[in-house]
Amino acid sequence: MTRIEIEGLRVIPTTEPPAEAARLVDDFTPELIDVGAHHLCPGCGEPIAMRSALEAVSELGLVQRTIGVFGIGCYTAFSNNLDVEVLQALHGRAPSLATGVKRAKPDTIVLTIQGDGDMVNEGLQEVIHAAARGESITCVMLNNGVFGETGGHLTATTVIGQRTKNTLEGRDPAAHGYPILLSNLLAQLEGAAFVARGAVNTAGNVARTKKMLLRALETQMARAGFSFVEILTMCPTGWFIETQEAPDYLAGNLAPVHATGILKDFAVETKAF
Ligand SMILES: Cc1ncc(C[n+]2csc(CCOP(=O)(O)OP(=O)(O)O)c2C)c(N)n1
Ligand code: SF4
Ligand SMILES: [Mg+2]
Repeated sequence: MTRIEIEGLRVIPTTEPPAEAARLVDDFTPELIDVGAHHLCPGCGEPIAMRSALEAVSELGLVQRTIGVFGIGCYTAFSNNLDVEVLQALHGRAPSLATGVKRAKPDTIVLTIQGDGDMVNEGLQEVIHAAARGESITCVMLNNGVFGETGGHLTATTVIGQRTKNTLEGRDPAAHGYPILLSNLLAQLEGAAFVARGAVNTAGNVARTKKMLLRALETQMARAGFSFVEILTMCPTGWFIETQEAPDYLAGNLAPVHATGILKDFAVETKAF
């Protein structure tokens, strides 16, 4: 297989099919993924985040109790690959649909997956009200700072200076305003019991994000209130950069503004669980 050298790093080119098939070292497909192949771009962070969420569901023994509610974005393609019941929400409405599912079937574990465009641009009031009501659901936001599926346009989370399809010179606060830091906003609400922001640009961050997802689901199991995990994900296509540059781009541009860490943990504050 042809490899290219980038400052000492050996990278498999993704611009053309490999001359020979890659060797399968082991099958690491999580229990809840039916079909491992997907159509998301090489280097996309969303499959990693999705995998982490599914692993958390499996590890807590919630496979038979979980219902997913998906927004609309690149990650929506996964709804056909999973061995989980998934309901498709209209843009931005997943927290409201999830509220209905949870109230109708209180013993289910309800997990929403939305992008930043879907959640913060198109349905911001939905998640704020669900958190304020203290709904016992877990909402996940995959934040890549762009409307990835429709071509990489600015969203409400795009950071200042970020180049997007409609901010070619970078986001300018005078013209485009300032980014909304959703986790920081939700953490202030009384009904929110757990709020954290992770990232999937390094192995360490993937591990920390998985712990956040576990904690969020435990919060729902304990019926302690609303739980929320924001995950910063790479979008090399929508950021108009090379695939291999995306993890560092995330660290250098998105993470300094949308800082990772646990913003609120009701269980720690009250010594519950
Ligand atoms: C009401 C409505 N407006 C716009 C669209 C087009 N649309 C589909 S996916 C999408 C982008 C979603 O972006 P985001 O939620 O950030 O997810 P990503 O693709 O980045 O993962 C848009 C605008 C739509 N389907 N419905
Ligand atoms: S456009 Fe971005 S978010 Fe969508 S699949 Fe490609 S890399 Fe992922
Ligand atoms: Mg997005």
